[in-house]
Amino acid sequence: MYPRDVLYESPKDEEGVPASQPQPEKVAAGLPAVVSTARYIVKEPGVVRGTQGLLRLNQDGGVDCPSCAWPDPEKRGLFEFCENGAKALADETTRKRVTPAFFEAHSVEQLSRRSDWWLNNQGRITEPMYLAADSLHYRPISWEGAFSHVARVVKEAAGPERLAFYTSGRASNESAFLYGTLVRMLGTNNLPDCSNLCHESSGSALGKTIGIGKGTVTLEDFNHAELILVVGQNPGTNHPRMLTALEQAKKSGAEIVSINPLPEAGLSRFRNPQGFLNPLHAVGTLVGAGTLLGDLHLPVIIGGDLALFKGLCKQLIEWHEEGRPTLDQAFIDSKTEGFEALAQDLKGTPWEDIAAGSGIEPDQIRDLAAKLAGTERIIICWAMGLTQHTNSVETITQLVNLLLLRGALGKPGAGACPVRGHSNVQGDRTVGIFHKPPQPFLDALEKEFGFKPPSEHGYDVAETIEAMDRGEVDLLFSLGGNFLSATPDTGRTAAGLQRCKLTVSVATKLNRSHLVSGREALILPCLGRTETDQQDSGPQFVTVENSMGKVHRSQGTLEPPSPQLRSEVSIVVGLARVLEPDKTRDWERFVNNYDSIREAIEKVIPGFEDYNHRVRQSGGFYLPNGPREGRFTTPSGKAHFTVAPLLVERPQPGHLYLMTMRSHDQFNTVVYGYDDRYRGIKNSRRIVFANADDLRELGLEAGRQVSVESNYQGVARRVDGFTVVAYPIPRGCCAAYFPEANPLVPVEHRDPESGCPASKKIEVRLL
Ligand SMILES: Nc1nc2c(c(=O)[nH]1)N[C@H]1C(S)=C(S)[C@@H](COP(=O)(O)OP(=O)(O)OC[C@H]3O[C@@H](n4cnc5c(=O)[nH]c(N)nc54)[C@H](O)[C@@H]3O)O[C@H]1N2
Ligand SMILES: Nc1nc2c(c(=O)[nH]1)N[C@H]1C(S)=C(S)[C@@H](COP(=O)(O)OP(=O)(O)OC[C@H]3O[C@@H](n4cnc5c(=O)[nH]c(N)nc54)[C@H](O)[C@@H]3O)O[C@H]1N2
Ligand SMILES: [Mo]
Repeated sequence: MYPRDVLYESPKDEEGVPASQPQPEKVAAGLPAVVSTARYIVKEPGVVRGTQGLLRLNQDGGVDCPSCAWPDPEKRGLFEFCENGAKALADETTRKRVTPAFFEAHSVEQLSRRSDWWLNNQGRITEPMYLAADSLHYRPISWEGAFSHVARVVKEAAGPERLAFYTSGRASNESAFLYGTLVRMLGTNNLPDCSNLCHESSGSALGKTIGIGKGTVTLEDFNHAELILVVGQNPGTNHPRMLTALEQAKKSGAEIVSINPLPEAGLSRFRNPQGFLNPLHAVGTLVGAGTLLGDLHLPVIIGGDLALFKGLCKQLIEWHEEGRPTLDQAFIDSKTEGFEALAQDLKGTPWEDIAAGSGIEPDQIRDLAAKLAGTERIIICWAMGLTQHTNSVETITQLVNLLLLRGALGKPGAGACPVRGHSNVQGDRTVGIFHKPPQPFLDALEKEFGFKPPSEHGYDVAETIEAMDRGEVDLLFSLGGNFLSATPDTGRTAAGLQRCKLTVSVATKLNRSHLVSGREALILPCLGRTETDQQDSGPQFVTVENSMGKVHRSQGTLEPPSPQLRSEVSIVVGLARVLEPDKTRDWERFVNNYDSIREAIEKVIPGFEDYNHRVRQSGGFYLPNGPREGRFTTPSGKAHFTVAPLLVERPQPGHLYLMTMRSHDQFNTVVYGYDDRYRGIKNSRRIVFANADDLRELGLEAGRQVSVESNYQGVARRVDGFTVVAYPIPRGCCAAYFPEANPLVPVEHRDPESGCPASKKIEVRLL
């Protein structure tokens, strides 16, 4: 029976009538967003359950939206959610169910032949399920039975380094803290997490330059900014509520610049759908011309940002040397180090290299430099377009250089704003989900829990895949997420997963990682955020940290889809009971009342003083952030300028650089549908966006079916059945959706410092 004949890729588009010539939208949101929201709500949870859910979404004391980590405003509206937040809510609160009868009717081999969309669309998993080594069907199992399988594999493992524990960024502070603690009690720091695929590069770059691996701005800063750069980010789709903040900033006089190979819809015009509650604005906000958000769009080539940032810094320094006040000299003198080396490096960097490396003409770079020179109220926002390259950490250090030259840190309306993805990915790291934990954290953990945590670094995601591939991992346990489809090198990851003895997935919905599994597999179904979490002391809330470092509550009130579901905290405690070597420790108190987990967090992690009290106050509380307060928390107390090499790279003849990105109809690996409304794509996800001139040169007409092939160090990787469309993207560049394109991304192709896979720049051929 084993290994099973399962497909590791989504086999096809469910409906598949590909569009050949996309008609991108010029205005984001508006009426289509309202219609789309209503459609999902009616189809999945229904009007009653859906409306109950929506009215609590992002409200104070309500449910933290599971779709992204963008913060909530102080003053909340009646509708404090966006179209994609509503889709995420509809997806979780659906009335559909995946029961034991479903698994009886479908083998894992059959299920793997269905698309990712279909798998997710079957509904919420209702009971713990077990896939035995000699079986093709998952069968129901009791919770105690499930935990004892995990205990057996842990006990039989030759050492704790053969165990790996993944976390997806939806886990709450409470569950993540207990989980990380338990894993360390087992003797390992093998805690790969989705951050390794996401903002790890931002954390690495900010940590070493300014002393904290997080952003420095608050939402309020957007009201005081005069210039906002949005780099490598598509907020119209992935952080739609950010458009409201940009709209307000714009109304207060800020200029907004988009740096992106694509002209993304949200960064041009925006109709705020929330305005439709106001009778004076209703019609205009739904169908009017919308607010013009973007003042300037610089279509950098893929990976061209480092060159662009260098060009901007070079220009500011050149002007300064000509006697113009383009640098904040007082700030540079008192708060930073390394300026001389940077100035030297930039002097030696020719403008031709900057233009060739960025794809942007020096004149345009100068225009933006002039805007930067005119104000120190500068916010730079960024996301995956910057973090998923082989030189992402270096790129982000150059962005920091720019802020430092202008003294644009630790002041109102200024700072660094890495826009986080998963709603609690930042909080999970804060409470200890880290394969390289700092020693003071481990010491505090030892003091609180009375055990010696391992200090040897564990595996991140890419290292976990490599270890699985070598047959050195017995157990992969996942607290949420979709390890197979979210990670690079899908074929290799699939092979690695199948080498594990046991893979365990704490999940709400079915996904491909449940089908391409270890020899044995478990699905442990958990409560979603929107649902009541009833424990002995009463209903519980959990806490999360948003993208700007504010910790707040989230509490669901909907009835869970099945009485068998357990909260993530309860699952971790259930595991601890069977796994933990020291049986005397009282884990029950943690599950009975989550206040007791927060008490432990407060003792171990600085900044959580009086946690239980402060988090009950309206809006929650900010964690300490030195740079925000003007104090750089590096060992020297100064911020660092960084010199980084500029590589002028071009794809080989006949090749293109491919970036992988999200459509408007997905949340990471969860496919809601086959349209990408803003980019004008209908009915398909197997699309390659390319420049019309490149297509002509390659002899490919739009609409043609192609295979896409990457070739890394002699190993070819290929995906088939993609349709090419002509699109406004710089020459030499192309784009496809993730996870469909993930088989092309070699796991070794990653940033050496952050370990983040370079899934935004893969050299490919269209065949
Ligand atoms: N609805 C919805 N919301 C989400 C998610 C979702 O899947 N769906 N995912 C969540 C998560 S986990 C995350 S991390 C965020 C992701 O949010 P984003 O980072 O906005 O997501 P991507 O689709 O990866 O978009 C990357 C953007 O970078 C651009 N880009 C690609 N390469 C380069 C480059 O080399 N330079 C520059 N300057 N730009 C480049 C692309 O054109 C695209 O606009 O969204 C979060 N929110
Ligand atoms: N090529 C390429 N690859 C990428 C990216 C890219 O841009 N390009 N982006 C990367 C990024 S930024 C990220 S963050 C990762 C995302 O990687 P992951 O976080 O691993 O993936 P998700 O798709 O968010 O996980 C979806 C699954 O989570 C489960 N789930 C949903 N809600 C809950 C819950 O409340 N609790 C629990 N326990 N489970 C739940 C459901 O079963 C669902 O199927 O992907 C990365 N992969
Ligand atoms: Mo992410």
